[in-house]
Order: sequence, then C-alpha cells, then structure tokens
Amino acid sequence: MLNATRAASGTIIAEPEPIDLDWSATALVIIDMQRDFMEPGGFGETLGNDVGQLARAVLPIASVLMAARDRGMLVIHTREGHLPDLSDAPPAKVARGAPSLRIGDPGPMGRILIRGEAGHDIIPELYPVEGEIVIDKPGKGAFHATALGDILQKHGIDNLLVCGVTTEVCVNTTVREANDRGYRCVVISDGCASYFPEFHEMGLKMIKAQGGIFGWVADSDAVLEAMQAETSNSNLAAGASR
Ligand code: TIU
Repeated sequence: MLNATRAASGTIIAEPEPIDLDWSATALVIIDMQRDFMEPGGFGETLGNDVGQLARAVLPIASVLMAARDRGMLVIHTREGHLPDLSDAPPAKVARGAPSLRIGDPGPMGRILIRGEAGHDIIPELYPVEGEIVIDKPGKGAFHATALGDILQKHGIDNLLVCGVTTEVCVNTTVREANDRGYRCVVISDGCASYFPEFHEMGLKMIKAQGGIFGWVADSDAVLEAMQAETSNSNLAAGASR
C-alpha cells in the first residue's frame, strides 16, 4: 500500500539506509528484459536455465516504468546481443561451455542473441515507447562499448534506478561500473531476477552490504511510494507559488 507519510519528501526507504534523490537527475535503467533471457528457446534456455524463474520481475518493473513515464523520467532499456557477423562477440564468449545452441546459431526465435532477431528484442510487456533510449550492448555491463556514459552525462543524470535480469550478472556488472563512475544506484529488488534464486538474494546482499558498497536496494513499492510523495510535494509547491 502506498503511504505518503513514510516517504514524505520523496526519500526512498532503501537498504542499507534511506536515500534522498534529486528526481530530476534520476533515470530508470531496465537491463536486458529480452525474449532471449525470458522465454523458452532463447539464449538463457540454451545455457540450461529455467527461464520461468525470471517472470516474477516483469510486473514490478512494469509498475515503476509506468510511474516513470507518467513523470517524464529518462527511461533507458538495454539489450545484450551481437552483430550478425559476430564481429563484436569475443570468441571466448561464443565458444565457452556446452550450450544446446551457441550465440549466432539459428533457434526458434531467430539466431541466438543476435541484434535484429525476434529473440533479441524486449518482451512486449515492457516494450519501449517513443522517446525512450535503447542501448545495445555486447557485454554484461551496460557501459562497455556503448554510449550509455555519454547519454547519462548529456541528460545530467546523477542517480539510477536499476532493474532487470539477471541480478548477479548484467545488473550487478552494470551497477558496479555505474558506482565507479559516481552514480548513486538504487536497485529494485523485486524488479530483478536470476535463474538461481540464491544468486538473486546474494547479488542484492553484495550491493547493500558494507554500508552500501555499490549502492542501495529497495523494493518497487518503496520506489513508487517515494515517486508519488515527491510528485505530491512538487504539486503542492507549484500550487503554493501560484
Ligand atoms: N546468463 C545470465 O545469467 N545472464 C546473462 O547472460 N546476461 C544477463 O544477465 N543479461
């Protein structure tokens, strides 16, 4: 339930401690909510994973995404994938392990983890709308070999709300680098998921341990509560100055 008194100033009730954000300098970053990770027949399943483990993140992300759209917040979606000629795919990534299909092989949703294929695209429930930024990334982190750093700088962003899949791989890699680049990152706990529930738990614990060594962790209700309180405050302030 939303409770404006708990987050009266737009502060997010987060762990290890509440965090007060400048919302005009805050972006929502949604990591790799692609069919290749979320649906049967994609990259995630070829690695031997139960893709059903990730579905729980969709509704919490959708609720924060709607609130972010309502308030005109910068929204960035990322997609992991490679060029059709695999020129941006390190052989060490393509050749490793014993997946049922390798990156670039034809699968039921097109070539595995290749840009432009159906499996590479974002799931319909979270599909980007006009004006939202889509970052195509060849790696696990969203900064490596992308324009994300420049885009955040251009928009005057200091803080990131981060969600998506998987918690311990692409979300953690991105948050660690964002933290090094000076961004305050609030990771939305129920808006992330892993094929391994225990890695999800530990992936979140790693972020918030040691006084928030990489960032903060809050659930989607806490984020929504803070966004709503901040919007109410802005409206009150606008009313008072009329
Ligand atoms: N396999 C796995 O857990 N994740 C990835 O390969 N990429 C992302 O996390 N997006």
